[in-house]
Amino acid sequence: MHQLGTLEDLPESYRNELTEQNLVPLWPNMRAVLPPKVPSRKTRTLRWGYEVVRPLLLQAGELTPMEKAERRVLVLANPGHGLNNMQATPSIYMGLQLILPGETAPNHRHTPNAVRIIIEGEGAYTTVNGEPCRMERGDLILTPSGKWHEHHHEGEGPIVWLDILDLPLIYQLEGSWAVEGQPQQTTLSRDKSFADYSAAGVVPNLNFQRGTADSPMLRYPWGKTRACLVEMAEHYQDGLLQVSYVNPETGASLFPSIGFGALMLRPGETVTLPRRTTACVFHAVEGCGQLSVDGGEPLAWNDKDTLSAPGYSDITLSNGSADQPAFMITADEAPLHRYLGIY
Ligand code: 1HN
Repeated sequence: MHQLGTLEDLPESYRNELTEQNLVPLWPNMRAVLPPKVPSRKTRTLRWGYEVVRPLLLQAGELTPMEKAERRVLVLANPGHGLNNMQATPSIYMGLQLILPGETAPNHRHTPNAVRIIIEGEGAYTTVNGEPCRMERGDLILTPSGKWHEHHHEGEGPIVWLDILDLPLIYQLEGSWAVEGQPQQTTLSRDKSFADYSAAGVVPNLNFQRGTADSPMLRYPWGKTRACLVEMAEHYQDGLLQVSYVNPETGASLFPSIGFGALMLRPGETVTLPRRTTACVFHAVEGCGQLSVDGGEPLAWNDKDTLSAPGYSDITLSNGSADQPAFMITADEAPLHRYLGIY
């Protein structure tokens, strides 16, 4: 591509006149927004180590009472996007949230979609539109756009989870807002929606009609996902061991914006993920290993760590253990890329 004219090529008086009229010449900026063949990416390859974040989060528990936080979260901000923009990737927000025993995060609902992945602690639950969902290590809990949600912790010790939202996207669309609500009456029994859909391919009631709404299942227990991957490993001696979290009625991604998956690395295994357009984040549920992007310096990760990687890159993951499998949950922008026809 040949070099286009720059801003400096233009007389200063002309540039000033354009600025005054809220006008911008395209040609000096065109290559930046349409680079040759590969997009520019702000998403940096990064690891947020749990051993570093955890003490800082517990400190937030001492410094900031719940009433002053509403959601006591340290945001995992990718510096490539600017720390204050609270983006892990272009569309994905991530944060680690802490609730101490006896505390409640008050009821609200908002336009962004959210998922939590439980990292540490027992005895907490999130009530989503009247349904209390247990929060156990590795579980995925959905609070789709518009659904009421509040968090309770009745156990001992801190509970910590990873929040993943499409907040940057919804915010950019000038569509992000919330309303506060009265505490929810728990109208449904614990994990009802999980019970309804707990067997793959089996759905509640005889009048089942495939839905078009959000996933009706709100809690995806880690034990089920893990068992599936372990069982798959018995049937596949090689090849990527990976599953998608989907709406059990339709097979659609959990959200129109963010797709979720889980993968298993066999003991000692190194895999290069299929090259894709979308940026991706990784949360290590179990095990340890390394992540490297485009053959760059490998990042070592341990269980409970969270990582980010840009799209249009070769991502290599290796299991650091020779005798134990490792498991990661992933989130990416693939549903959005597919919808836009850029996947
Ligand atoms: C939110 O509602 C939660 O409900 C957590 O736990 C993090 C970040 C931005 C906007 C809303 C929650 C959030 C959030």
